[in-house]
Amino acid sequence: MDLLQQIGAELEKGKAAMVAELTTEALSQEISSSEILNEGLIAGMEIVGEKFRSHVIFLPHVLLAARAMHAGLDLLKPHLIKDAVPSLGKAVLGTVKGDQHDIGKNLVGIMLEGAGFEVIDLGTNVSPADFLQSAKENQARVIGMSALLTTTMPSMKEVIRLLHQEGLTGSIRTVVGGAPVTEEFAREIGADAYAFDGISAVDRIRSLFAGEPGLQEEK
Ligand code: B1M
Repeated sequence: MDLLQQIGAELEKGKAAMVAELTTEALSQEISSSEILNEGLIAGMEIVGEKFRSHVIFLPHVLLAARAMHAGLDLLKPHLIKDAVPSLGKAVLGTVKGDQHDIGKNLVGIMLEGAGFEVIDLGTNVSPADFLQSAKENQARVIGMSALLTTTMPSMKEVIRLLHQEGLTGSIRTVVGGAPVTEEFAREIGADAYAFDGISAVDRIRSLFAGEPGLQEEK
């Protein structure tokens, strides 16, 4: 088993200290942070999800795996964020109401920060009114919403409805994502963009603002 597979296997077992140790070792071997993330941590978490779905493991086990994931992510964060990127403005980010899943949302936040956004992370279980209030108060250019449960996805539509109601859809753009969210769903609810992961969130936001001051393509 190679080092990245070991990281995934320890994450599956919920061993946070081992995940941290192996992640540090992988970084010291100059394995790229995105490889460690995708082939180690995320690969391990996918297996956890499959085992949970088929009732091989139960919720406490998933929680331990999530803690182990965070232990690895904390170490990867400085490597995923590039230094000295000019500010591209503010992005309000959160997991929608009723939903506690935050690992994917945190990853998207890291990528947005790395691209130069000032990220205002509202955490999880964020109500539509709170998304709107924070975006207005902070003069954010983007609201990013994450949902991991099919039952919480409709909350995204409500945020967009509120933005319409207040005439803000032109000035505050919306990007949605999360495992059950699709491009088609994003279109249906009138979101400005759907993103598959953190990197595509950055790309999609960049193209939304292409040509506007402060958000030109990098380099
Ligand atoms: Co929950 N859970 N969970 N869970 N959990 C899922 C989502 C589930 C698919 C598991 C399963 O059945 N196989 C299932 C949902 C089924 C459905 O809705 N159809 C499920 C369920 C049912 C539940 C509970 C209801 C279980 C229960 O209580 N009986 C409960 C709900 C609690 C609540 O939220 N109200 C629950 C609880 C939990 C834990 C708390 C134990 C824990 C979360 C811990 C935490 O986040 N701090 C947990 C976990 C860990 C999972 C799985 C196993 C892993 C999720 C994860 O972190 N993946 C998950 C199964 C799975 O998804 N395979 C599952 C890794 C992460 C990097 O990926 O979050 O998809 P992801 O993020 C990706 C992309 O989706 C995207 O970018 C990320 C990077 O690649 N992305 C965005 C995410 N947000 C984005 C936003 C964007 C753009 C892209 O723009 C703004």
